[in-house]
Amino acid sequence: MKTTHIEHIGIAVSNLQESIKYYEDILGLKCYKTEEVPDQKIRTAFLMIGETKIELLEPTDPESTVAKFIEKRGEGIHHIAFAVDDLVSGLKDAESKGVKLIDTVPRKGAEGLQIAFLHPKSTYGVLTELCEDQAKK
Ligand code: CMX
Repeated sequence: MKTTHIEHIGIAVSNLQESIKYYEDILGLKCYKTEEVPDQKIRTAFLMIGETKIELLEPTDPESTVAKFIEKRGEGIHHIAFAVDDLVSGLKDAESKGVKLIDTVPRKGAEGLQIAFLHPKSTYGVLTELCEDQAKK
């Protein structure tokens, strides 16, 4: 698989507005967008640093996977997303090498990207997202 850069780091937070203040006031980043993702029952905020985004994730429902993550493990790094050239072939490659996929086919993620998750039980504990930006092609 060809990975080009870290597209974003997903961070689970209980309070989006409070956490944005930390990234803006202390780290000097700028939140350029917030977006509700009803499918995932989350509200997200995006901040850019270099080629990489910080994606803050606030659950909007106790049944959200992010709500369950915070309940079990507390706030913190939830996933790392790698940009890949070709998501479909990347997924096939990972699966053929024994990695358990959460998404066997790409789905639409935030910011119009095609995304798919690999299971943290086969990625050394890190929930891993692969994403492809078809608009850049
Ligand atoms: N990172 C690492 N490990 C995680 C994890 C995470 N983010 N979330 C769950 N786990 C671990 C749990 O700690 C648990 O481990 P143990 O069995 O050792 O206790 C195990 O995975 C199973 O966790 P669970 O709480 O029982 O949760 P589920 O099995 O129901 O779901 C997962 C886990 C990863 C399959 C699910 O969260 C998922 O499908 N995630 C992908 C989608 C997602 O995260 N969406 C939110 C972000 C969307 C976006 O960025 O657009």
